[in-house]
Amino acid sequence: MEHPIWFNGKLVPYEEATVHVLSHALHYGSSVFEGIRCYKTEQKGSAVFRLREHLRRLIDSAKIYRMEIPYSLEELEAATMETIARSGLEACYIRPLVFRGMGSLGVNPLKNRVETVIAVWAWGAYLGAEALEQGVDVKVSSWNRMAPNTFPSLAKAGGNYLNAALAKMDAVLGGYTEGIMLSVDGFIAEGSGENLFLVRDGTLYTAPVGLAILPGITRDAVVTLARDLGYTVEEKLIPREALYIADELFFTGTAAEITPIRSVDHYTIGEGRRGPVTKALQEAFFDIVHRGNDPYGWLTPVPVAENVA
Ligand code: PPE
Repeated sequence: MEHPIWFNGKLVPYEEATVHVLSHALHYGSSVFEGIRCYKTEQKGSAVFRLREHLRRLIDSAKIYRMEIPYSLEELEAATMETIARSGLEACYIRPLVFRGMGSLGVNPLKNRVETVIAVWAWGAYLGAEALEQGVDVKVSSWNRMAPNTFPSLAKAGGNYLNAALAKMDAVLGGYTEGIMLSVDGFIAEGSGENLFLVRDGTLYTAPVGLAILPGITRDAVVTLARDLGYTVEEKLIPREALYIADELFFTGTAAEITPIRSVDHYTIGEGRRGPVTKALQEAFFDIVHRGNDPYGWLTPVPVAENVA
């Protein structure tokens, strides 16, 4: 895990990428971040999945919180590539983070320095090694997603994950792998770190972006893949009980990739294992990120270390 970290414009040794305890983000959650995967592909070597879309979302998240990142998208892209190349990792998880650092304390963050970090580490299957094939057991969380006009859900902000962590702890301590959160109106929203899809009679359903979900980049990829495989995909309000009578359910996310759900609240979903639609989508997705077949132009190859400035 101890690879050099890009910190405010340059790569520094892992141990040196530290912050002061009076940094604004520690006190008030004032950070935004991304999660991106670099895959070792058969045909293209190491390649990053949808790098531009992730960095664009980072810049959007920062803008929502009035943080000015002192680097352009192109500079962040180059910095990401440099951090990966210097890590020596063929496959990794990439964590860009922008946060309010030192300045005055007090809620007003406008005078606090905006700091930029890119870290990488090896990260395997997010919801357990068996999960991609066997599926996971989840519960509907007693915690809802935030109400509209409270915390902006289009921003992937550190503070949003206090809500996510409550749902995750609630699930894990109850013996489940993950929690599904409902919107304030009781409609299905998403997992603590994943979007959610439901399959019934061959049609896919997922929550609309207005329902306090993070607009997931894997979600977007799955919508595209599903439509190109001939499935209908609808974004609509889904009542809680639709979970229990679904043919298939699965999570999507950078870390979780496409993870089937085999039970919710002890209701068995479909046959209690990965269903055919989930499997077809996993195959299409892994064909891109593992084999490197890239008809959508979603992969950015990582230059080898010698070629990086
Ligand atoms: N919803 C939430 C709340 C979320 O955190 C993620 C990603 C998604 C949906 C899926 O978005 P996307 O990765 O763009 O498809 N969660 C990240 C953080 C996980 C963590 O534990 O940290 C991730 O998957 O990288």
